Amino acid sequence: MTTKNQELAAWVSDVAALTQAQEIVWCDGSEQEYQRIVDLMLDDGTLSTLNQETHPNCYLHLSDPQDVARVEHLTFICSDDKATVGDNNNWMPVAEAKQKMNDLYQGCMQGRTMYVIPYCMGPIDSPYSRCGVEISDSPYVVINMKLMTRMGAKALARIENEGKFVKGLHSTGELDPDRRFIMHFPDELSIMSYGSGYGGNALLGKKCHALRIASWQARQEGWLAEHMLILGLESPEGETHYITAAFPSACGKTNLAMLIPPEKYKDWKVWTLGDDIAWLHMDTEGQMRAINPEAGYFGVVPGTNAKTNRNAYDMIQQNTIFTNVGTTEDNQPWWEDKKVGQPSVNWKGDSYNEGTGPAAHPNSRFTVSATENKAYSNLAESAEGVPISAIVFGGRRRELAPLVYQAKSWEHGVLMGAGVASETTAAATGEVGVVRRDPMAMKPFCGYNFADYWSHWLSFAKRTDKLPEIFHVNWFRQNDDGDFLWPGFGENLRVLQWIIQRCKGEVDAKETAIGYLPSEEGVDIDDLNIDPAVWQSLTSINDEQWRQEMDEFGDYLESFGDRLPGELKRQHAEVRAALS
Ligand code: SAT
Ligand code: MN
Repeated sequence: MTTKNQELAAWVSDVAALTQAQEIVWCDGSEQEYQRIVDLMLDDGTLSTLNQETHPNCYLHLSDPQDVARVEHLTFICSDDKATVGDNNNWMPVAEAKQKMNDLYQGCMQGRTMYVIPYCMGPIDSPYSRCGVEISDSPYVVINMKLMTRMGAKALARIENEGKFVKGLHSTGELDPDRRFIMHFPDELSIMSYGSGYGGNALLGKKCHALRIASWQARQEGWLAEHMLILGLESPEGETHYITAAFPSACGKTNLAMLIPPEKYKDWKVWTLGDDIAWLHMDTEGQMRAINPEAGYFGVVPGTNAKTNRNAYDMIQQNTIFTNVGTTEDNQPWWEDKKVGQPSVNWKGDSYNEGTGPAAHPNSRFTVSATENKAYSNLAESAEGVPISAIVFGGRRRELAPLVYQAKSWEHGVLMGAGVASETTAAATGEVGVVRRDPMAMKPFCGYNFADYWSHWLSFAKRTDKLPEIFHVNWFRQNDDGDFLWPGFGENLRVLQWIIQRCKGEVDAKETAIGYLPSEEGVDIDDLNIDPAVWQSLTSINDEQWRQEMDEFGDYLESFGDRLPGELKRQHAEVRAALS
């Protein structure tokens, strides 16, 4: 295979010359190709089979122990105007970054195969979709891209038709953390990644393309690329409302997107459209619509069990690639909180010992095609996407943020999104459990200056009067003993139901300084056995704590200087004033 697209053909041959790849393979995305590469990896030991009786077509990949998460400190946006990139990103001038990367790429694929991987982010026939080509020397990347994107011949055909694509060059290099960089060049729609084989650093369609590059393009073209799940909530009457929700990595997007209603709500249904990324466009009627650019899930494994996420648990029993989990004596995958089986080997391939840390890495992952999910929405492949009723922001906060509250307007909702802060998780290298500001859950993914990003968000108010309602949730409130105050998981449906009722104007709420909170009987919790004092603290605000929060948030906003939109300042001042 080769291509009619001159630009692509020239780029592929330039890269081959630079990297001195031994062989070039154009990926067609077929099942045969997938199996051929799996077999090749089984042969060289970079993949192993799991128990094929219990887990047909499931494989295990153990990565280098120093290469298990995104590396935000080594991730850069490279454009010549530093101010456009913003202090929310690491910045490097284009020429310097190119020089650095070209030095690393020099001869790096000697003796290796170079895979050319055309992919489409979004349904292949959607006007909202965007294509890219990743060149990689990692067969692990090829099989993951096959499950995570529309990869291969159809994507290449679309690229040849459109002529436009994102160029992503990736080499695992020596997996040396000192020779590792993830560089983005939004002006020329390209990505260069070296030295890591891990998901977000290596599967360039995901965070690099569908968020960092896409957010930049989206600003120019008038849409939004967001770190959001998309779900459909179907009532017993058969009415479905679509919700997007932005939470930081490893804060439960996959679980919420696949929620199974509790017994009392068994006639309700949650349909998954996506679990990580949403591209939001306004249609000609002024309705905001969402597509999921991805075609599979790269989900956190630990904690997934038949109770927390039955759909995910079932879907990863077959046709799944596991990365960095442990195994049982009979070679089934094992992870913390799986609730069945016992670990025998840990994620480093050593025999499991309780004293030497968890069997599965806390950021171990499953990769699986979305079609394995029983709750996969039949509108997930629709070219025009789904109409969005509500946008939800959330974080992981032990205290402060109530269970749920609603913004008073779109502009206030933008402030609410900008104010998201969350405890850090194992999805990125660094300390876990410290609160950091993570506006719209996009801190690691917004490809340009947050101040301009908030202006872009605010600009939608002038384009339509049919915008979604905006909410904030926090499933993670704890008491002093560290117990969670809210049961979470399936019970979160009760909160989603309140959100939809609010969108339809069917239920009253209490107005507070920070937004509308559920009134006494607002959320149905009758059968949940929640102590009234606990419920009170989940659905009220502590003015003193909030004054402090708003002051800190205000200082953060001020750090964006003159670029900070005046409207956001006004919104902040209004909330702060209402608290005193
Ligand atoms: O590492 S990934 O970016 O693919 C997963 C995540 O952090 O959300
Ligand atoms: Mn994510």
